[in-house]
Parts: sequence; structure tokens; C-alpha cells
Amino acid sequence: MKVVQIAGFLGSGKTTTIIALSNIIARKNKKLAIIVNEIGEIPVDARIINEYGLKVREIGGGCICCELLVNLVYTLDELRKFYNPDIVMIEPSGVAIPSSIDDSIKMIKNDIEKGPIIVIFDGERGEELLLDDELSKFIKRQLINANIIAINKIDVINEDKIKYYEELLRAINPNAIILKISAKNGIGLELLADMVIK
Ligand SMILES: Nc1nc2c(ncn2[C@@H]2O[C@H](COP(=O)(O)OP(=O)(O)OP(=O)(O)O)[C@@H](O)[C@H]2O)c(=O)[nH]1
Ligand SMILES: [Mg+2]
Repeated sequence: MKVVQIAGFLGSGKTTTIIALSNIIARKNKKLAIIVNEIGEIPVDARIINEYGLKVREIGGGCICCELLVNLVYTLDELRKFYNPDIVMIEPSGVAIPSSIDDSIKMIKNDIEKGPIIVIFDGERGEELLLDDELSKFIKRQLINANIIAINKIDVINEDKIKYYEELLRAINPNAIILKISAKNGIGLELLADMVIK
């Protein structure tokens, strides 16, 4: 069972990406599960994802990277025992710190393979987010943890802006693979799916 995080700031496109990836990965005959961490009262995301016939577990009432870490470990262990998927995709809340979740995945030894940390970067709001002092500190902290950074929403931004973001992101995290995707239109998702599977 391989555990992959699809992290990123609020509204960056995590759920849209997970749903699109699920379709691609399911076609390759892999058994999938998804863990969604909703901070709010109504777990809308899990309801949407359930329509696609995947195994979805919700962890609510807080952030899985801090007060609910134990809950995540328990949920992963339970999924492994009773469903045993090939791949688990975790959507942390938009305010989670991916490295903290990563540490807890490492704590579980039984047959769990740690997959990449994918951080979705919102190409539509990226500049606005990075210009804000406080927000940019936080977003950089998420990006620094990434193995793969996916610049999303490239369907609504121009080529120059994409290049600008690529350079910016490479400076923030020189070790990450940087991909350009549109979760909405499916651009770049085959490649991302391959990286999730491999
Ligand atoms: N144009 C465009 N819009 C997108 C794309 N991906 C996501 N969106 C839109 O961005 C908004 C947020 O997408 P979500 O997938 O819900 O983002 P999220 O990161 O899961 O959001 P939270 O869970 O609330 O943090 C929605 O209105 C999506 O339709 C994309 O590739 N292009
Ligand atoms: Mg979401």
C-alpha cells in the first residue's frame, strides 16, 4: 500500500486533481482509497469523491497534520487491514504542513510505502498568495516539503506567467520535480498519474 499526499493551499485544486487522477489510475487496474481531511463542518469533498465509487475515509474536526495525526495513523492502518488498496491518496486540509503528515506515515511500518508528496500550486492565485507576507511564508513552507510541485490551472494563465512561476518555484524548492497541469482539462495528469503509480 503506497501513500501519496496531494497537498496545497485552500482552493488550489487538490480535490479536482484527486478525482481526475483516480479516474486515470483506476483505469490501470489499481485499487484506490482516498483520505480527505476537512476542517469545516460539512465534508463536501468526500461526498463528491464518493460519487466516483472509490473508498473514501474522512477525518474531520481538525487538521491531520497536528491534532489528528493519531487519527490518520489509525485510519491508514485500518484501510490496510480491511481494504488493502494499492494506492492511498491523502488530501490534507489546505492549511496542513505536508512534512508533519509524512513523519507520521513513516511511523507506520506495516507494508506501507511512502509515495511522493505532491503540492498543488494555484496558478490562478499564485502571485496574489506569494505577495502576501504571512501567506507566502506559509505557502513556501508547504512547497519546501514537496517532491513534486504541480502548477495547476494552466488553462487560465499565459505561457509567460507559467515560466515565471516555474523559476520562482525552482528557487523555493530546487529538488522538486515541477509539472504544469490543468486538473480541470486533464493537461499533464497522465504524467502525474504515472509518478503516483511508479
Ligand atoms: N480553471 C481551472 N480551475 C480549476 C482547476 N482545478 C481546480 N479548479 C477550480 O478551483 C476551485 C477549487 O478546486 P478544488 O479542487 O476544490 O480545490 P481544493 O484544493 O480541493 O480546495 P479546498 O479543499 O477547499 O482547499 C474549484 O472551483 C475548481 O473548479 C483547473 O485546472 N483550472
Ligand atoms: Mg478539497
